[in-house]
Amino acid sequence: PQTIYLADYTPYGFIIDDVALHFDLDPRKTRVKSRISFRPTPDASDKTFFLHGENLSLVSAMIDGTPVSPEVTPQGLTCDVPDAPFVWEAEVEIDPMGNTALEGLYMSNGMYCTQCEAEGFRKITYYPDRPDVMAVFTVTINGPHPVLLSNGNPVSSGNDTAEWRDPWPKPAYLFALVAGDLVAHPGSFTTKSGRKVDLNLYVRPGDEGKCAFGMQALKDSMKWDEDVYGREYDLDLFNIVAVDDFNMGAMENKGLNIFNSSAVLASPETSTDMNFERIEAIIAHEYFHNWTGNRITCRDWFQLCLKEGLTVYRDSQFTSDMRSAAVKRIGDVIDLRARQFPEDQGPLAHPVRPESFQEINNFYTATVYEKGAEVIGMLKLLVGDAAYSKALDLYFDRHDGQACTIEDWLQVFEDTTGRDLGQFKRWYSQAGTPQLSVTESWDHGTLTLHFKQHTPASAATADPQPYVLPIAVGLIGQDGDEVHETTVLEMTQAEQSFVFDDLGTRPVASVLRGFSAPVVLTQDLSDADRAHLLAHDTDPFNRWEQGRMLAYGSLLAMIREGKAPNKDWLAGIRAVIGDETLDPAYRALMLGLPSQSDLARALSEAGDTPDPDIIYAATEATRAAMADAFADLLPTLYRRHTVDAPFEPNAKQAGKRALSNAALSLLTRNDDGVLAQEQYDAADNMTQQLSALANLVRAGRGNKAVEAFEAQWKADRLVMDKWFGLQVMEADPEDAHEVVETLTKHPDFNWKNPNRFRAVLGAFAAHHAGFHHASGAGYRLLADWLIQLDPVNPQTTARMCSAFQTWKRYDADRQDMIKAELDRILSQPGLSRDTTEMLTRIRG
Ligand code: DPP
Ligand code: ZN
Repeated sequence: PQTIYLADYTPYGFIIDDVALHFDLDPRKTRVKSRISFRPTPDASDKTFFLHGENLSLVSAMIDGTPVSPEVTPQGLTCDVPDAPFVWEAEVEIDPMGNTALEGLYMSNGMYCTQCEAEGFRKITYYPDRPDVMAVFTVTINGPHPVLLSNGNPVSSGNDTAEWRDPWPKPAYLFALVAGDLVAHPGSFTTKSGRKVDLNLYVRPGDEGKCAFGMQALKDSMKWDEDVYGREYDLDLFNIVAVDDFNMGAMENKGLNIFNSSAVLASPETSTDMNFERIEAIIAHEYFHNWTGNRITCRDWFQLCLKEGLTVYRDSQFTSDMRSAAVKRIGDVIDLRARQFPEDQGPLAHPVRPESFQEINNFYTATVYEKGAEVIGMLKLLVGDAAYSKALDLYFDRHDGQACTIEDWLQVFEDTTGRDLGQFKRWYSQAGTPQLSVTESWDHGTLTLHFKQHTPASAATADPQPYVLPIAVGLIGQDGDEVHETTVLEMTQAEQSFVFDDLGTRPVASVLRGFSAPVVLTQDLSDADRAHLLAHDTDPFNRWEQGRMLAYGSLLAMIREGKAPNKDWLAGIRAVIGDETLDPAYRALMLGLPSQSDLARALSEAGDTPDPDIIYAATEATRAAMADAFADLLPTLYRRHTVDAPFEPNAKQAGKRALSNAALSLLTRNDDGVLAQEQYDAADNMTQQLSALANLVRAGRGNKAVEAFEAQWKADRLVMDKWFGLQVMEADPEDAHEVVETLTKHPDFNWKNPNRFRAVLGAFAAHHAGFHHASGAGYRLLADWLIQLDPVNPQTTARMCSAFQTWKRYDADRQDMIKAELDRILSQPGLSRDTTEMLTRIRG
């Protein structure tokens, strides 16, 4: 496959003034007519007229009304064109029903829908399918369906026909079309300047009852973007459509967002508190793209973080405002460590702005998205909130309607602050997680913090240079009071010291508050100092972090030396979870442990070879010790925080349920599942029902409930995804691969549906001890399924290959078995470009 380089970027040789598309829908033979006004870009260096096109049958092509015979290849076509404005017209035929890859125009449960990001539009018609080509679109759709939708505002509609016009110039990746037998859940929003916007959430008949929450989230997002970023919506209509077959979470097509139904449909009976929070965040994310992504888009796909890092950052601000900022931050850090750190520290490491790719779909990664958002958080911390706002205002003013680069983005910060961001830019160009270590010296009232940063070399970055690191630090006195409030140290050198004077007695340094930079921090703190911060730190993130560091210490000592759990850690956690002045959601987080794969990463970072069975056993023993140590407290925690009021998906109720269910999971270890069964029988919402079910299965008492749950929910796909996933997640490591095999034979295991595939195989890949079973059965099983899925859906297959990215952590036997599976997949004839690139990089 061909490698594409950022350095090779050249502007397109033509400007498009207008695009008219006409669709005659048919499941197997859809006809697409295009009429596109081109004119040569003045001074273009490359004047080749090239249009992308894949899997299209060209019926006819004309230039200025005269038939032409372009030269067609599997990637597109070239044609001789006049050196003056001209009109290109073409008709192509496509097969939506045969499109199982879910890119371009495809069918899902009888409805038509599209996914064009990144490069799906070329499967709809011939077009310069690159984000720097922006144009206004008019779309007419003919088809025997009650609902016919496209981007922008409706122009007209009649029997089985509709016309749409999107006045905002946009790249083709934001094109969307939907047709089908759908029902609308309507709403409306009046913008701050008084424009009334009609809102609709389109769903399949039967799903009407799952729309209210998503609609409210949309209105909240619209209001928030006005209040916080001054961004107003710019069309008369905003539509969201839910589809069951979708590769990603959702897509921000202009005025017509298309959502994986799992990312928008919600009801108390069928969705958990976590689902509600995720849906609210994704709706906000896609809505926020209207400005950060659509009005200002990316010049090329290397700039993906320009819209994704910023939009993730914006949606995290939104969630912090809607819910608890501390809980959101801790959740984001847990997620970053679970998904981005392994990527940044393994064979798939790439900069936030990659410099080359073979298949862009493989770069919709935690690095581009989540590390991209962290980089913006750091920038804001360095320049301050006021300067950040000013820079964003300038960004929107200066670049509205343009396709931009990271250079443009940084320039607005340089222009508004006068700062030189040359060194900061390394966050965009270098791969790898920086390792930051800090040691202290104390001398008569003066505390000096000595920092060292080091970023390991990777295939993507051979010789990483020091970063600009914002390090938020506070000091906690021996009596527990804060003696120095948060200050942001700006580290720019490989080694640097910072001094705090005029201190009476020696305080404990609370370093990297709020996780102010995405680094691995090594701090030379005693367990007693950590316990002191766990008890007294005023920074909620660091308070939690010290509990987590103590948990790591305890677990690693057990794994390496068979030691009993650390008593100081248990006592510290006990004090926090029993403190009724603290937010229950925060206390629930305190009852969490590092994941088994996080422990494997920590062991491997320290030069040890992780043994998944031992890690599993240590985690189980630690949870058992927690259940015993907190035995007297847990029943009270459980009862006090069980919500009796009618279910509401707000943060307050969700936090109480999170804490009572965290208590339940420990209680279940000592009561044979009696309480879990009671909760299961009484549950009137999915949060309570699913938590009870998980506990019953884990306790080995779940058979009846698993059957009852299936009988109750077999008609609901999204709930059945949970049913499939839960049985894998809660399986004993010894049986996990057999559980997966059994579930994949279930008549409802529709493996071509990405949600269902991920529910089973994705959950399995995340089951550390089950997937890494010493027999290699887990590796074989996943490889078999990747081989089966690849010809049908390369994108979902490639995404799941990352299950193997950590393979070099493990022992030689496991490595040999994984390597054999990687080679077996790679030797499949016709393997997709997506999967080939992923496995080649992983294999190294
Ligand atoms: N652009 C989408 C999103 O991240 C993903 N395709 O919202
Ligand atoms: Zn996005």
